Amino acid sequence: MKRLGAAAWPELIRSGHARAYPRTNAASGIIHLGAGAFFRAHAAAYTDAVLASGDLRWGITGISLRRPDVRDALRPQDGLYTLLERDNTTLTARVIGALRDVLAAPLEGEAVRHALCSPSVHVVTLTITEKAYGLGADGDLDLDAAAIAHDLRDPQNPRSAVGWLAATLIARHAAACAPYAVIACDNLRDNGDTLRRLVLGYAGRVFPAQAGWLADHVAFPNTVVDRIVPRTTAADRVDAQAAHGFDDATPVRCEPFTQWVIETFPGIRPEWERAGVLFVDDVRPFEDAKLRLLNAAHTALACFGALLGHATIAEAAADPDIAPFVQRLMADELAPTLAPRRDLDPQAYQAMLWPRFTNAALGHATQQVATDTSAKLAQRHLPALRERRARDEPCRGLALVIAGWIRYLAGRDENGATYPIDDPLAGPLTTIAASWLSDPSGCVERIFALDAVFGSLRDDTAVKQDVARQLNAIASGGVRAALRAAR
Ligand code: CS2
Repeated sequence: MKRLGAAAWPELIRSGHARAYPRTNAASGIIHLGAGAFFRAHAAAYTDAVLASGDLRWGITGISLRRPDVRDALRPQDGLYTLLERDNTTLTARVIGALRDVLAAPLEGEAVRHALCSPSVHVVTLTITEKAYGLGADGDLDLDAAAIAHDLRDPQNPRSAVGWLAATLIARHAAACAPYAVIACDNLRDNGDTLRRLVLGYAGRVFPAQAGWLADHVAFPNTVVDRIVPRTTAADRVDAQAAHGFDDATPVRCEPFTQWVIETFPGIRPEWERAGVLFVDDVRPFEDAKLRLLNAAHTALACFGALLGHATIAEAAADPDIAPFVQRLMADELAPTLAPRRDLDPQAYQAMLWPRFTNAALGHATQQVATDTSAKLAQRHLPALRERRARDEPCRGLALVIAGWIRYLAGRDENGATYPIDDPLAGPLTTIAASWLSDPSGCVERIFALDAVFGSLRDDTAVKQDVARQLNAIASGGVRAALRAAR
């Protein structure tokens, strides 16, 4: 079986498994930080369509900030990989040609610097996950985050995304080369504004003379990204091979649905609108719907699903106790916090979500979605919780989600099966969560005292009481009983 690679490209075009364009002629116009599966199913797929429309300025160089595994899988394939879109009835396979190369920053720092400083690069996109921004609970740079602390000491050899952006934007300025636009594509509120604040906060400390220039000249548009992309499995490799006949060591699996909304920004950029990207003046309504409905529901399905022994989101979304609870949570506590808007109806949005959640062909693991929840709550649940509290509106469902997450952190499901907790705060969180059964109220008190998670809510007695009540309900009657009582 021949390995996927540049030599296969003409044949893939002929067989209809790749878009027809001369990919080796593409310039590297985009750098992407965080070359994981989500980016390969999302921004790279949109960019592939732009390249195929004839604009060859927009080849992508991917950069992995931490590990070399994506590079090591993709380099032997000349950056090619198969995108498998699946739902309960269809499977389509397309090889994406937009990715020219992947660099591993810890091993190839000079090549990364060179790429980020190249004048042909006009856009830097990022999917580095919520926890890698170095965002503190107060919304500013967390000076103690390991990579940020390192970069503050050694700003010329950065490890963090913020450090790389600041160092190379300033190097471009010194070389009289126009800056690139920075496009954050992670599920953070105001992701562009947030990244801008972090980069400026960092630059103000290490490059104070140039921070003002940076503030005035670099665009950080806000964006909303949406596509469900589970982890690749061995079955995907088999399916890719069956579709086009080549061995692909690293295919990506995703749902058919995809959305990318980007705030309009000045400067040279790919015409992604040709591929269906929406450019708007204000992404906020899209962002609120995405984070507060899709992502908040996802986290609830993940934690309760894992606790009730469901391996996948589709199974959790079909559970007779989880499904009605999550649907009520969306309808009663989350959707009412969205600003009314003519072109975005919360009910219609919510109705579209359920078929996506129940797409069993995706095999989206509850444990995958439950990772890093300590960094996700502040983006997904806490804004609605704060707003409802300020208006004195009930928050029982949101409180049960937090209680469910605390129970999840105990690392043992309701059937007694154990699982690891994958979270940047796993150490302190699992220590505290160990007392969920013996001392639920004390456990809630101690979790809220971690202000890295709850920020200003740490002293909100009413919220803590609500969460403690729900954790007590779980401790006395189990997860199912608590879900039934809350719906
Ligand atoms: C998920 C998201 O893993 C998670 O936390 O909620 O990655 C989700 O699949 C995407 O945001 C969908 O666009």
